[in-house]
Amino acid sequence: MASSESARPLDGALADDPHRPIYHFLPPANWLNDPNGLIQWKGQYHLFYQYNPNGPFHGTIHWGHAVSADLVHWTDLPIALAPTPAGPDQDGCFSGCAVDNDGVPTLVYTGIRPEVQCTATSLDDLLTWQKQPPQPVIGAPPPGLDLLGFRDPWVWREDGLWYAVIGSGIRGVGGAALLYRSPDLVDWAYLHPLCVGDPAETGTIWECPNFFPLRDRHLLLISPIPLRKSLYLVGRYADGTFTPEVRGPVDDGGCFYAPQTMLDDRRRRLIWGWLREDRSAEACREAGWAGVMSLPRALDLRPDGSLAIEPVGELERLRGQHARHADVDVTSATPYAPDDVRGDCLELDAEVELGDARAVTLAVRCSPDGEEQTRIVYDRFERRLSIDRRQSSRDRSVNRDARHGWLSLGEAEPLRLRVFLDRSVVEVFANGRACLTSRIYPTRPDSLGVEITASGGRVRMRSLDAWAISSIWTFPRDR
Ligand code: DQQ
Repeated sequence: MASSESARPLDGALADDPHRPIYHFLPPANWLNDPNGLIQWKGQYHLFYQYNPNGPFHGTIHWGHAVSADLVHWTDLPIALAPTPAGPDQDGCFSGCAVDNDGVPTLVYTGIRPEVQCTATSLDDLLTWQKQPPQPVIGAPPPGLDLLGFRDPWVWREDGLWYAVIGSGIRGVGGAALLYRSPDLVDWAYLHPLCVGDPAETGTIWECPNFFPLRDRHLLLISPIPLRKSLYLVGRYADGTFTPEVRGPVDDGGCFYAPQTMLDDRRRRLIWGWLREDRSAEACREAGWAGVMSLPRALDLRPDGSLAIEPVGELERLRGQHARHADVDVTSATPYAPDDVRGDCLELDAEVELGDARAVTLAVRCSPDGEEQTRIVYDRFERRLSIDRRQSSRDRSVNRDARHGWLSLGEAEPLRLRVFLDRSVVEVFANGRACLTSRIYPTRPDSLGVEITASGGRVRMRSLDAWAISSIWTFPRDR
């Protein structure tokens, strides 16, 4: 099943693409979507991903595979799963997870048309995978339910048994996560829905459910159709029933979807999401690639039961040349644009006291005349954090709307923004509790500036730290 396809050398045109990220994981070419099968094995982090080796579009879905010792530098390995002609996954190996079955690494994933659940095991430390009979292991959805989907198994061990939730939706009722149990990952019994949502709030089909304990609660992550963003539900799990208490968005930037999590050997709950393109299918075909993996983030629960999300500390290893500015007052008439903070591959860390201002803006990828710029805006009255992409590109064919999330700061709490710029990727983390990830496609080579400004008063920029970030790829073929 191994193929040399994903090891195909990157051609020069791709390497010179000004939109292609250099420190986010992506395959050498072609299409990537959901993260799959996240697992740590013999100390290495394994990241599988939905992959089309035949072009930069969704189709002929395989599982790509990459490995990392440090969560930062990745080696792309041969394809892990390919559709088997005449098999239950002949039309695509859709999303799923990886588990350690008493020393046997096992993938559980979806074959399509019709949607069924399949498994594969590896005898060589996750490099090649064998699809063992019986195939599929779950050949049909539970009888008696009128379902809109049946995919993306998420499996865990509990009290000596295996449990799975499968993403679904019950027609006329709402998105659903269906609960199964098995003694051996082969014989599966359907139990009941773990959770069913209200379609007005959480959509009609739940894709890519993840279910796991976090502190003294359980967390269900869902990627609902048609919301195009992922949500978390925090609640209590007892007797096979999950009762949600708190709900929120995982990321409000509009480009982060179908995340998957894993628990690592430091007991961290790590999460990656698919950063989809926000440009046309034609633009992707021309580029030769589409889709990027988010940076790894760590999840925690805040005292109020909401989700805390921070980029992992390992990313600090990527920091290069550093510039620091501190204690500057900023108004709309006196914006601050330091000459030594420029670039399209940067980490920024800004702490701002809001003073008497209504809003503060951190603008990135600014051309000298301001024609192109992407504005990260916090409005304290609206309690709204936005990525305003309306001027992010002169290219009118790319999506340039504004995306918004909510952030309530305490009375004297400064705004803390951590921003990761990687060419067409902007990941924003605010005060450890709001994330906005978007894609931007500036056209001007001089759109590299950074500026802080305020409106409706004066803010105090306590500090602005900026680091240049270089490529994670060791070999020239990978940049
Ligand atoms: N992507 C996969 C599905 C999943 C969807 C197909 C979510 O398994 O439901 O590539 O992006």
